[in-house]
This record gives sequence, C-alpha cells and structure tokens, in this order.
Amino acid sequence: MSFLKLKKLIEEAKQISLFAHARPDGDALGSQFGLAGYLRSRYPDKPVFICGSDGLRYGDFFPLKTPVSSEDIRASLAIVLDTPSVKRVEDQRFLSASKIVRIDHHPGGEDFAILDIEDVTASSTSELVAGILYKWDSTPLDKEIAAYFYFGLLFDTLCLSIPSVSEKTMAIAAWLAKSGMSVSDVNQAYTQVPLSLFEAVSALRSKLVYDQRGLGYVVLTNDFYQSYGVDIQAIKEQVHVLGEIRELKFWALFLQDENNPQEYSGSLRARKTPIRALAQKYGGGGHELACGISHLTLKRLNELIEELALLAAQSE
Ligand SMILES: [Mn+2]
Repeated sequence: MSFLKLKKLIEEAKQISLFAHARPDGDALGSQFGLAGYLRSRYPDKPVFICGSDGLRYGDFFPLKTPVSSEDIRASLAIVLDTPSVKRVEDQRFLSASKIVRIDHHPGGEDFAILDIEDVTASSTSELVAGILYKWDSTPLDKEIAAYFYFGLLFDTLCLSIPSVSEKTMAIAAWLAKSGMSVSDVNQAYTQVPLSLFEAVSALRSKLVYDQRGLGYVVLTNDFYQSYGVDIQAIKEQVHVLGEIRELKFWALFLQDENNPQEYSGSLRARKTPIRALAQKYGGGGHELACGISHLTLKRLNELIEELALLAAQSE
C-alpha cells in the first residue's frame, strides 16, 4: 500500500528533490542517481534535483551534482534515502520541503516523514527502491539507471557477500541485469581503487592488532592519511578487508578525526553476533552487523575494544 501512496505523492508533486546522508556512500548515491534517472525518464516535465555532495571517491561512476536552490527545495517533494535520522541528512534544507518521504533500510528510523518506507530486511536502499519500481512496472529499466541501483546494491552487500543478501536481493539483481547493463563493468567500478588507496590499504593490513578472542582492529592517525594522500572516507570504506580474516568474529577500524585529533571515529563489523546495541552504548548506531561510532576519546575507544573482545570470547 505504501508503494502506491509513494507513487501518488510523486505524481502529485510539481518537482522532486532527493536527499541522502552526509558523506554519501555507494548506496546513498546509487539510490539517488537511480531514482533520479527513473523519475526523469517517466516524468520528463517534473524537475528532479539531487542534493548533497559528490561521490568523487568512486572515480567517474557518478556524475557531478548540480547546485540546488533553496527555492526549488521548498517547492519540492523531498525524498530522503538511506538515512534514519534528521541530523544525519546532509543537506538540512530538506526540512523546508513541502512534503517529506523517507525510504531506508536502517533500523529504528525517526518519525519525520509523511510516508516512511523502512525495510530493514533490504540489503541496501538501492535494492529497496529498485524493488518498489519493479512492483510499479516490471519492464526492465534503462541500463544507466539499473547500473546505479546495482552499484548501490553491490556496495552495501560487499559484492553480495554478507548475511543481508537474500533471495530477494538476487531477484532484484537479476531484474537489473535484464536492462542490458554490463554487470562486469559495474562490478569493476565498485572493486577498483586508485593506486594511492591500494597502497594505504596494504599499510592498513600491516597495522592489524589481533586479539585471540576473535577480534581484529586497526587504529589510524592523521599522519597516515596525509602520507598516503587518501581521503579519510575512502579509507573508512576499506574496513571490510579485515573481514577476510577467518579467525575474526568482530573487526573494527578506528580513525583519528582530522579536525579534532582528540577524537576517533570507528567502523565496527560483526560476522554473526549483532553489535548495534553495543555501538549505541558508545553513541553510535547503524545495522545489526555493521555500525559506526563518532567522537570517541582514546579512553572510550579502549573501553570499547575491551567490550568487543569480551563479546567475541562469548560469541560463536
Ligand atoms: Mn545503505
């Protein structure tokens, strides 16, 4: 029912603005550009705006965004993608939009939209949005549009390798492939990294601290990003390389804050045992097996590491 309500809101809107979380990742951008492409092709007379920063760390896969005026946002239906809370939305002007809709796969979303489509079983917001479009009309998408959704789906599932991947994910992926897009081109766009990042990740691997209880983590400081000339966000997204270690139940990457060196942010990952509650205890959140935490002092960081190690000792 909510899918039909969404369609009605889109059809009634004069124009539409798409929002996502700060430092938009592959899923935020994939769902934004995929949905924008779809809306522009189906409703050519309705202006569609894409708000927030660019995805420069994914090479040239995503086009640069065009600045959006506050006036245009006010006159828009705002669709907030991949974002559970008001403060996480990158462009806060979404609050001025005439109507707000949220489509997301994060658990525990705040109640700020007139229509909230939250499905925590979806592997990615890209899967969720593509699934809605499929329900509206199962004709294959244009291949450029399908490629954006597929990139987002690959990004949040680490190339279909994590527990959130379901039969439904594969069915959506198959439908996206029907567009005629090159699956290998998108896979490669997702997996390729610039040489500087490759070298930084090699160094990151060598900094692993291994705890025999089943925990592995790396702490990186500001001099690290500077010496490799890499973007902190790009490094953060490489936390998954630690998950390649069979012995680990939990793994984490802690990064010193560039502007506030007293603080660290952490990316936590779990093989099977949920860690969201633990992340929340430290002021973070996210998914059950993948969480983020900001503003950790070194003292809190060490307390968190010890709690993770204890949890690892008790977990499968
Ligand atoms: Mn996502």
